[in-house]
Amino acid sequence: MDPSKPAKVVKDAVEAAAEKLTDAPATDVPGAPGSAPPPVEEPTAPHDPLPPKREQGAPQTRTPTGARTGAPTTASGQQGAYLTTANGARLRDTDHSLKAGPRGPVLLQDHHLREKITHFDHERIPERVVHARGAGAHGVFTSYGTAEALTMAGFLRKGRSTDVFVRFSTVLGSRGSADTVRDTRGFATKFYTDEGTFDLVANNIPVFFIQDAIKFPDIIHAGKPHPDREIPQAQSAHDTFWDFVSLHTEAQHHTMWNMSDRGIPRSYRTMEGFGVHTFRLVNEAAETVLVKFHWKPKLGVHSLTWEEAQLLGGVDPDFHRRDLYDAIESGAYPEWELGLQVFPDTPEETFGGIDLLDPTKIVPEELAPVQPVGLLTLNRTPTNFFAETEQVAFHVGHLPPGIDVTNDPLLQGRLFSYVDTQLTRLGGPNFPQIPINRPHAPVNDMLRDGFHQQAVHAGVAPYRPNSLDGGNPFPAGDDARAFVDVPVRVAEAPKVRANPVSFDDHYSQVRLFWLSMSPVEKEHIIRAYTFELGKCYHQAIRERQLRCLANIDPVLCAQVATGLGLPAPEPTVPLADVTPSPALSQVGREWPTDGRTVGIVVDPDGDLDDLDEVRQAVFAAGMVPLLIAPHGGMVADLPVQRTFATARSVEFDALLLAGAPAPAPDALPARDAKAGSADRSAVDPRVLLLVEECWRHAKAIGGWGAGGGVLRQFGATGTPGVVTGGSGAEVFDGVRSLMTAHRVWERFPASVA
Ligand code: HDE
Repeated sequence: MDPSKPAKVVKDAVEAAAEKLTDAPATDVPGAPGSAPPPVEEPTAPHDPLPPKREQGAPQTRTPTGARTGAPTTASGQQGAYLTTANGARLRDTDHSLKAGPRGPVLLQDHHLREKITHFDHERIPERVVHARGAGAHGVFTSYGTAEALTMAGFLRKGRSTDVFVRFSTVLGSRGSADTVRDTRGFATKFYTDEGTFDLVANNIPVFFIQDAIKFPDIIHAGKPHPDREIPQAQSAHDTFWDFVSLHTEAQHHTMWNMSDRGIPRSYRTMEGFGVHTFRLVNEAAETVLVKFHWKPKLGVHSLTWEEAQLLGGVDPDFHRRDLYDAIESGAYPEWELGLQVFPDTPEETFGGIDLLDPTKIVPEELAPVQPVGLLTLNRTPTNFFAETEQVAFHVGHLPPGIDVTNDPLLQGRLFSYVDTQLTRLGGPNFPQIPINRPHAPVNDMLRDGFHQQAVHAGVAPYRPNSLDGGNPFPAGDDARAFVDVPVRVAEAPKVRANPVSFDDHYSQVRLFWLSMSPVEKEHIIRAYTFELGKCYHQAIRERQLRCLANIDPVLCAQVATGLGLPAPEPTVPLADVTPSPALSQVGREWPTDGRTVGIVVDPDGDLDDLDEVRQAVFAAGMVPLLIAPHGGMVADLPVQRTFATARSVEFDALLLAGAPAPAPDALPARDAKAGSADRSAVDPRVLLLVEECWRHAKAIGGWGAGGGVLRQFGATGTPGVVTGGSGAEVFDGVRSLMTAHRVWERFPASVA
């Protein structure tokens, strides 16, 4: 056998694996690792690497200078059937060091041992200073062409499709922290446009804590764990955070968004994204407008309840990642519309009296509607987390011709930070050449050498002017679509460390946000402030934050003060007279339910007639059914995904009871504490716990046959959002329509208007 060519056995094995993929039942729930089910016995016949999973994508194979290579994306990973050294020499054994006899010492000459261990020793790189915890996906952005008149950016021409990579993140936590903590979320998008990469490095909150980048280390030092004990991880419920935001009151607006349901999103798929700063667009005629970027999720904006978020931190710390990957794998591709709020580019740089350079202010959508300009679809998961999600490097300065920055002092500081931080994180200046960062436009940059240089630059004259390389590279004129630094007039002014006076208003828009919330959202905000301040040790900090709340709203302040057992202070500034912005509320509309998860409790000894039909109906509705049974394996020829021991209500958006299973053999508090949470009864107590939690998290619940009986026993029948009926299909129909409102909001009585 010629070892350099794939033998027939290799080919057959790969084909068989691929075939298994194609044969995989379409109804399989997402998440299984590997592209083919593994055999029980260890495979020993050599064959090429298995193909990646169907939904997995990878960066296009481009040269470090942006040219297409034509190689398949899988060529960026491992190749061939045999184990090799990093230099490609085949190896016979990787399980034993080279020793002087079986009991002898290990020999220094063992190159393979040293290479393997040395590389392993250096596998970790510094995590991001902020936004360390993240998850990414590939996709495509298709332009509607509606921004053509505003910008010369080619990727916004009608019908243009541009490859993108998106990374979502939390801000405060370490790489291994939980997904569902109360925090701001990052939403960074890399558009690989043919005029250079455009990075829209956005958040799910439209305002920021600070107005000047020089304060960024301060807010982050305050939000990160305390430097002495390094606790608490990934959250703001601690003294240093509240100490800072109560003193540095421009942070109050962003903090209120964090305390609202926006701080605990249900999913990355149900988050808005905001570029925060105002940018400047310029068209071919050199006309300019000021804009704010918005991402609008097709599924609507939805959040977890605080209890769900806390439970998930333990039950499934990867909840948001898993949700993103599973949705893509199951074909429920997450989608967002990119939208623009457009403002005239006037010398004052204000709109409706709002300073567009102040990143602690929004412009309500009722004043400047968000105009859709294109659609983002995430349709491929990464093949390798480190290579793609970890090594991707965004930069607010990566702009194509047609998009320019403004003088927002926060944005100006970011323009410095995003290159600087990669020098440490990615080990040198050549990080743009890492595959996920490679542009899809020709690169001719005169940057040379440095650690990990991947390009093999030809020529002798990486300088300008030159004659030795024939003058190349040449400056691009307007005819060659060069980047446009808009020649904005800068007013003559003294050099100062100061803010414009308009930046001094720290409360009016916080009040606007509060007054725009529905009663149930206000309740959540009150609870969040009370919880977080209740976790602080020092009363002075609580009192100081209450003073800030007094300047926002007396009801909010009084309610939080009551919870803290403190008097509510009087305001120190007049309450702002503001018009609420209904667009800020998440409640009151209906949305698609694609990619949601429905738990179905099954009784293997009960009536299973409807089960397959209901499961198929859930799939047909674009959702993922998870069967929950007393034991693993199969029930009625259908695969069980959760047992009563492994299931927790927080994984599901809705619960269906297809039966009333009797207590399983492991329904013993000594084995599963959840089994001690309800009276022993005819039904497994963990099923009752599922019902109870779903009920108090305002989720739709349905039951038929004996399952309907469980709901009656629980006392849920007849309460809002509980559906019982004769058949599974009928009940699921009812539950599905309830899910369009995300939650059964009527179940939460509110004490505030
Ligand atoms: Fe960032 N930010 N940031 N930030 N930021 C980083 O860059 C920084 C700000 C945002 O998924 C870092 O590559 C400064 C606003 C996202 O890789 C760092 C200031 C917004 C991500 C950095 C801000 C963001 C980052 C850390 C104050 C919303 C994750 C690692 C002026 C519009 C990107 C890195 C990813 C990451 C600096 C403020 C969003 C240190 C100095 C405002 C989504 O460079």
